[in-house]
Amino acid sequence: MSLLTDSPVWQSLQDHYQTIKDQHLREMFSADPSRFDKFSIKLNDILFDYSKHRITDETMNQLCELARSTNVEDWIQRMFQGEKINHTENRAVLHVALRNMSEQVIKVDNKNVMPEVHAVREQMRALSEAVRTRQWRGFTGQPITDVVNIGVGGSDLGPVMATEGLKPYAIHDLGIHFVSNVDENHIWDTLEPLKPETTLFIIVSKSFTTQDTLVNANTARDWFLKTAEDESVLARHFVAVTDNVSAATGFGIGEKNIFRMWDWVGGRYSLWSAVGLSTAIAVGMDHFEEMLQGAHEMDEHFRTAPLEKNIPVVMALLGIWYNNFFNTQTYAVLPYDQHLRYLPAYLRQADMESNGKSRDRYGEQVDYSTGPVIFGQLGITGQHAFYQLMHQGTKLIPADIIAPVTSHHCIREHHRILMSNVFAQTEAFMKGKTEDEARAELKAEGLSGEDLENMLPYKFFPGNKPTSTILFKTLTPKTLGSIIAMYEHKIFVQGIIWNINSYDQWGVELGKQLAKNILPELEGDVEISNHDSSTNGLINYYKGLRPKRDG
Ligand code: G6Q
Repeated sequence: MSLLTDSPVWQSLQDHYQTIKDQHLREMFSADPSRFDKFSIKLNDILFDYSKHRITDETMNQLCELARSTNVEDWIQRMFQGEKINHTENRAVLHVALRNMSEQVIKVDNKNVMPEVHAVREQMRALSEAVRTRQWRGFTGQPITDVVNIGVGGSDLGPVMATEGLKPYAIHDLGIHFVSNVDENHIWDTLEPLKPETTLFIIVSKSFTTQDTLVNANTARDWFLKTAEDESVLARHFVAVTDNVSAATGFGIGEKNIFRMWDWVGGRYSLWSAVGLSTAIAVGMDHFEEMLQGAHEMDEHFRTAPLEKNIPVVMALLGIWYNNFFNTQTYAVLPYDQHLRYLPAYLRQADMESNGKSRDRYGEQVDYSTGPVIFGQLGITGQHAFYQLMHQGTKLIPADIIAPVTSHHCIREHHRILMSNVFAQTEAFMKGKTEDEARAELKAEGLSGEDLENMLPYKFFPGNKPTSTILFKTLTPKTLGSIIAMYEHKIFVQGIIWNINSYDQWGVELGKQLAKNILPELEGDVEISNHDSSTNGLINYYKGLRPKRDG
C-alpha cells in the first residue's frame, strides 16, 4: 500500500463511500433544503454550484482533510514562490507569473522574472497594435490581412481555444489561422486562399525542435519565398515565440522578431505568454490583459481562500471522490457557449497530459487511479449525441456544465432556449425519472396492460448522475481567464494529492523517438523486417501503395 491509500483519511473516505454510494441525490435534496447555499461558491460573476454531487457535509469535511493531510496549502505556496516543483525537469512552474498583475515580485533562482514578463508583454502590445492598425506592412507595402499561427500541442491548443472564446472582441477583417498538423492537408488548406504579400506567420515552439512545427514552418517559408523571392523581407512576415532563440535565428527570424518564453512555463500552461500572440492580435492587447487579470484574480482566490471555499480545490476534491472512490474513469466537460467549443479539447490536453501519470514523486508505481479520461463537446450538441450513454448507459460520468447568463447577441429567444436546456440537463442527470413517473407518463399517453409493462423498463432513468454547474455573466476576456486558471489549479491540486508530477510529459517521448527511427526506413523500396510483424506489415503495405513522388 502507498502512503496515500494507507493513510487514515483515505481509509476513512473508503468507509464513508460505503455509506454514500447507495444514497440518491433526490433524497439528499429533500433532506436538506439548504444544499444549494451550502454547496455553491461565488467568485466575481462566476457561480460554482456543486450541490448536485453525491456528497454530504461529512464527505466535504473528509475530502478537505485529505487535502490538508497531503499538504495542498503548502504546495500552493511552493508553486507561487517559484520552487522547482517540476522535479523531473528541475523547473519551476510559474504560469502564474505570466498573469501576475500585481506588484508582487516572483523569483526563479533568486532572480525576479517579472521585468522580463513585462517586457515581452510590451513587445506583444507593439506588434499586435501595429498589425491591427494596419501599420505593419508586408514586403509590397500592403497591410497584413491574415495571421497564421504555426505550432502544435501547447503551442496551438491554448491560442486556438482563447481566440475562439473571445471572438466577439476580435476585429473581423483580420483572418487568424492555426496550423498544427504535419499532415500537409492542414497547411495546404490554410494557405490556399491566402496571399504571401499580406500574411504574417507566427512560429510558436518553446523548444524550436518540434518536427511537426518545423516542417510546417519550412513549408510556409517556401510558400512565401516563391512569391517574395527575397530572404531579406522574411522579417516582415515571420516572427517566432520560443525559448530557443538561436534555433529561431538559425531559421532566419531576426532577434527583434523573437518573443521569449521561459523554461518555467509548461507548453500546456503557456497561453498566457507570447504563445497567446495570435489571440492578442485578434482581440487587442487590452483584452488580452483583461484575460490575464481574470486569471490573476482566480490565482489570488486559489492562493488565499480556505480549502472549503476554494473553487479549484473543491473541484479537484470532487474529481478525486469519483475517480478514486466511485472508480469512475471519465469526466465530461460540457460548455453551453458556442465560443467555448474548443474548451474540451484544450482541457483534454491540460488535464490528461498533466495527470496521466503512474509513477509518484518518489518514482514508485502508484496503487490508485490518477487522471481521468477527459472528454466533451458543446453541451447542446452532446445532448443530441452522447448524453444518452450518460443518462442510461452503464457508466457513471461526472460532468461540468458551463454556461453564460447572457450571450453577446440577443436574437429572438435563442439564449433562453439554450439555458432551459442547461437547467433541464443538470436536473435530469440528478433526478432521473422514477418507475412511477414513467408509468404515469405512459398511462397519460394511452398505454396500458402488457404494452405499458413492456415499454416501462426503457422509460425510466436512474438519475443520481453528478454534475457541477458553472454559470457566469458573459464570456468576457476576464471570465475566460478565470475559468481557464480555475481548471489549471484543479489539475495542480489533484496532482499534489496523487503525489505525481503534473508538469512533465515523458510518455509522449517514445512515439517521437520511434518515428525518428522509422522515417529513414520509409525511403526507397527495400522491404522492412526489423520490427514486429504488424509494424513491418504496415510499413511495407504503405511502401507498396504510395505514389512514387513520395518515395
Ligand atoms: C505541453 C507539451 C506539448 C508541447 C508541444 C509543442 O505541455 O509539452 O504539447 O507544447 O509538443 O512543443 P514546442 O512548443 O516545444 O514546439
